[in-house]
Amino acid sequence: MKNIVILISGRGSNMQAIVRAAKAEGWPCRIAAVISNRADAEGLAFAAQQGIATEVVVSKDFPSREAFDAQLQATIDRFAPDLVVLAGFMRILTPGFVEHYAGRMLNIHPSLLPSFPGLATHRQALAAGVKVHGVTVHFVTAELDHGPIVAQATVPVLPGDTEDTLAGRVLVEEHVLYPKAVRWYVEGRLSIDNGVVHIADAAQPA
Ligand code: NHR
Ligand code: GAR
Repeated sequence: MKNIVILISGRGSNMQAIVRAAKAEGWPCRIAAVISNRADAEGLAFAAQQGIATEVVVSKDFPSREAFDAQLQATIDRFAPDLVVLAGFMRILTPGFVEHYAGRMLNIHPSLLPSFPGLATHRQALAAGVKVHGVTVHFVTAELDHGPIVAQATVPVLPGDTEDTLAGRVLVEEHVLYPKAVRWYVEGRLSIDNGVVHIADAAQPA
């Protein structure tokens, strides 16, 4: 049974999609905790309703990123995670923190990486005039939004799109892609070779 800790900063719709899929599909894992860096994150209520432990480590209360990350790491590690899942988590993490979870921390980023790292990805996509946009699940490394890519999904950019319409179209794909990628991790199917992720075939039932 693998333990998963999910980090959120807000709505938590990706976290909800993972929790629901894990339950509905009977994954061999336990969502051990949902942790937010903001006390007002809407996703915390859903997690609590599901009987999942919730914790808040308020980033703005700490004097430095290192001090916040140290407290966050101590809080996460109480749940002995095999995997840490960033799901709309909005704080850049320090290299020491990232190293501690090397190979066992995933993020979902709302663009087709390596295009449009950072924030306001839908605005960046509209400004660049790309005709295809999408979402990427990747392992987290110290370099922001540059870790090994696990999975991607695309959406068209349509005439008249705004940041909101485009974000909504991408979000539908996020809720399919992230549970799929996390499930692969839980099933032990992901490996990283020279920065490239390989996905092993599913084990055949005996
Ligand atoms: N940390 C590392 N080291 N590497 C990554 O790949 C990370 C990461 C932390 C978060 C998610 C990421 C995204 O998918 C993520 C990936 C926040 C910012 C940001 O600029 C950028 C990228 C991501 C998350 N945050 C501001 C900061 O100063 C705060 C913004 C806010 O609070 O609204 O930390 O896009
Ligand atoms: C999602 O679109 C996610 O990809 C994005 O924020 C949204 C969070 O929604 N993440 C980032 O932009 C990370 N910087 P959610 O809280 O409902 O899952």
